[in-house]
Amino acid sequence: MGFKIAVAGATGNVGREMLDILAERNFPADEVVPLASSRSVGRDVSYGDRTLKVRNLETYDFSGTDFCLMSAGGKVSEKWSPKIGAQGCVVIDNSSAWRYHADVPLVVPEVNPDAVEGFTKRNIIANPNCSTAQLVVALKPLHDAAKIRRVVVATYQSVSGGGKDAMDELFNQTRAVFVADPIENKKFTKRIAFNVIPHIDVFMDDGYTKEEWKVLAETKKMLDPKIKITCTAVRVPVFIGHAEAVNIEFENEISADEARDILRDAPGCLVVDKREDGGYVTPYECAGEDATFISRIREDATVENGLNIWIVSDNLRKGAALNAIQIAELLVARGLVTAKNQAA
Ligand code: 2RA
Repeated sequence: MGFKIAVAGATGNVGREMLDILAERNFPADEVVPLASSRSVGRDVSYGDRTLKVRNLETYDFSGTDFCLMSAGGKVSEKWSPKIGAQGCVVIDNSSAWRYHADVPLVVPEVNPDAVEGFTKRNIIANPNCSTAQLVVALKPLHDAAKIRRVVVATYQSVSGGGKDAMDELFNQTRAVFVADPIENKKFTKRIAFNVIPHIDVFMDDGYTKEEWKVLAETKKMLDPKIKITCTAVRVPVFIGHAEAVNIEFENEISADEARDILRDAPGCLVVDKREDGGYVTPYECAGEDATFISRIREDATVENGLNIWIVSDNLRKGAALNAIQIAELLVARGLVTAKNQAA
């Protein structure tokens, strides 16, 4: 007997990706239940070659459900995740609502798989922010090899990270430029078509944005609190795929060749680094892929043990839906969650 798994926020960008990936990876589910707010109830969503009807998150009884993959936003998660967890259903939450709680594990399976063991306190496990997930997949093997001292990240984040409205805004503004219609800003504070915006999420008192703060806090929580890290997060007019230019300073010596070999063997990483025209990966090529792609690996001669790398990944997959499903797979593989209908 397999698992019963709910997907909350099933009509959103990430929720739909979760349903696709559950089917693609043959997650051992007997039943998959798409959930959303009352206004989406009755809508159809795809799960493999089947069509499922969306049900109401607010009236659903979670007591017979093993997992809830939650991608319904922070406010919904704050309210519902504890209630769902209390019904014995393990929540894997894609919002930022629980990531920074000391008693909620924040997990990327390639980086800190053992952290899942702590989930029983609340029955909630947090999925990191998309820009952090791909970053730590690449940093972890390098940290193990030469101990990272400091990281400077500039992100180039696609509009799908901002949801469907953000994707529509890029599409509509791009079209408007070509047909000479007025440009309308709804989701972004400045025009996104043919532009870049150094602002994602809200501003904080120190002048950083919340997106930048998330990269710092989450990298420290999952990888090493001693790592010094700073970030500039930028929205770019790309539909899917986040890129990051990353400068890393190490305690110990590490050459570009050594880093390339280490990353080639590292879980979740795929090195494409040919040092020739086109010998690197761009966001457009990573859409629909599971890997974290690493290119442009080179030494930074301005510091003692420094490297520069370029990281690209599909933000809806490794940055969100795929990572959540990998966490569920890890819980199953370790026997930490067993199917309720099997135990009965
Ligand atoms: C973004 N990081 O790209 C967010 C999504 N989680 O806006």
